[in-house]
Amino acid sequence: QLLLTFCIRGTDLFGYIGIEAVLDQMRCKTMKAGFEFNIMVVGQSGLGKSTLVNTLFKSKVSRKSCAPDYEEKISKTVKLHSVSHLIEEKGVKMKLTVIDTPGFGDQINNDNCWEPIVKYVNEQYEKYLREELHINRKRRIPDTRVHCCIYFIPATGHRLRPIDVEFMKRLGKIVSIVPVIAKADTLTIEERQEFKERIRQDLAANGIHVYPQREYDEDPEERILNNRIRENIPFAVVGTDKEHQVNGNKVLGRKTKWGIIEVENVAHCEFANLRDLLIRSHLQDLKDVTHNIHYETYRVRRLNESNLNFSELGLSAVPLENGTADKCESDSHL
Ligand SMILES: Nc1nc2c(ncn2[C@@H]2O[C@H](COP(=O)(O)OP(=O)(O)OP(=O)(O)O)[C@@H](O)[C@H]2O)c(=O)[nH]1
Ligand SMILES: [Mg+2]
Repeated sequence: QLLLTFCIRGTDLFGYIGIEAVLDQMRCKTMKAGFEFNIMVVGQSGLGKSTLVNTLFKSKVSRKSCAPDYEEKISKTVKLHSVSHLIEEKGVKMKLTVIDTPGFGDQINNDNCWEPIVKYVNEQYEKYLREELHINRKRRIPDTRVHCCIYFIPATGHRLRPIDVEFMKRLGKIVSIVPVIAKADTLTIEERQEFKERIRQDLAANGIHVYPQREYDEDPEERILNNRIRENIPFAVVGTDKEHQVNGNKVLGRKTKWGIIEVENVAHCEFANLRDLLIRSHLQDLKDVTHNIHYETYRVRRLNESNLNFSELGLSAVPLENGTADKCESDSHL
């Protein structure tokens, strides 16, 4: 019996390799390295983009950590700028950066209003590519690439406007877009549902690819989870930078004559669903899609089009021609 016990124990021991320990190692490395996650807000002027950036930073995602300096009064955004925020939770560090952009629609001529956004997104890919091609490349390349672009649709209650279709068509080819209905507090429950449905139809009819894309679902389990998100997109959001007392608790909300709209209350609006998708459930997937799909597409195209001399890479750190990036933006994303 002793011998038998020994044999069984022995088999167990030899059969066990301990691969699962790699999970701990990965966890440890990730915790040390931390995350960089970049979100961009885009849409027509006055739809509440800057307000939503503040909402995100003031909401549960960051309440425990130090808050960045907020503008006292949110005014019209005049230039593209980013706000970063270090968040730490249970030892995991994340640098969350939100890129706020000036809205379009103010000019008489709004032709090509997507160009500054497309340019910015591509410039970040270009920066990353140049770092990668560097002979002495950094162990960790700073990642300024846009991992997710929140596109604001005005709550007209009708359909997608031609300008939104044109904008999203171009953007969807280079970055993950999550469309939202802005200022959703202006819609009734039925209007909201019907508008959402019409937007989904318009997105499909115009071949606009929004995140999460069906073709990138990795397994049936992920498909079920993502189907639920796809059925709910675009999220109807409400933003605010003010807190109010509700039943003795401080909540982020918009106070109106008829009551307080609680921004983080899923019974009131879908801001929390948006935040959970970005920060909680799909953060790593958004980073993977950015790197493996969008950046990869950019990289292949750039390396194909530029007459890169690889043997020179050791000598010249950045052998890409000046001005090529600008050319490729206008050519390939239209
Ligand atoms: N009703 C309603 N008003 C909102 C909401 N979010 C923002 N607002 C208001 O809309 C106005 C414009 O908000 P901003 O955040 O400056 O809009 P923006 O999209 O950044 O505008 P630009 O910087 O010009 O592109 C402000 O008066 C906000 O208080 C919302 O969810 N519902
Ligand atoms: Mg703004």
